[in-house]
Amino acid sequence: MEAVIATHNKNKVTEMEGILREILGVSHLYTPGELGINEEPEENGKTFEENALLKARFVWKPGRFTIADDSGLCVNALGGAPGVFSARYAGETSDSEKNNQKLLIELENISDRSARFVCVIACKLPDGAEFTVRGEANGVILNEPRGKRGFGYDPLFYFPSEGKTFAEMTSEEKNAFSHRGNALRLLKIELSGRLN
Ligand code: ITT
Repeated sequence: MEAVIATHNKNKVTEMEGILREILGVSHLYTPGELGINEEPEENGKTFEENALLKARFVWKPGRFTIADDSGLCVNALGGAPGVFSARYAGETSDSEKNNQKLLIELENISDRSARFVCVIACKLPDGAEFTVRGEANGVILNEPRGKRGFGYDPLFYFPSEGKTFAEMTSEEKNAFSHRGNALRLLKIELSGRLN
């Protein structure tokens, strides 16, 4: 079976590929680039579910097992922002550093720092059937970054029960607690019912 992970974000691929290879029983997971797909769909959905599905549909073809991740950070005091706009919070040409800076500015003098990471994984099976799973992780936005690992908002996302930001965790630790790890565990349960 040809299995594709429909993302252009290398950090996501790194976090997902080991677990996905194990769940799917495949030796290689293709990225869109390896299949000659270099365009990306416009992410114009209003929800993580809509965006994850449109990314999966963009690279799917019959016989191809396709998986896509749409994820982001939802901050309670900001009404759930940046949400589905997490990748481009500081503008279309933004990067993680600019996004994190903007987040700190928006939260200046705000005492409610509670937030959650959300990861929705969409799956489009070789026969065209589709479904999504959602994983979340609750935490607190710090006043300054801590840690060098991970990506995106990880240095600002403090996970209270471990006393660390996601950027201070090893990849194994982050997978054990993260929104993406939680979504992958749900995916495993859902797929074991559908693929057997
Ligand atoms: P693809 O659409 O190609 O998958 P992307 O990076 O554009 O890649 P999203 O549209 O899903 O992906 O945006 C997700 C953004 O949310 C990401 O760029 C980060 O800023 C943030 N994010 C998601 N998961 C994260 C994580 O585990 N740690 C830190 N930040 C994360």
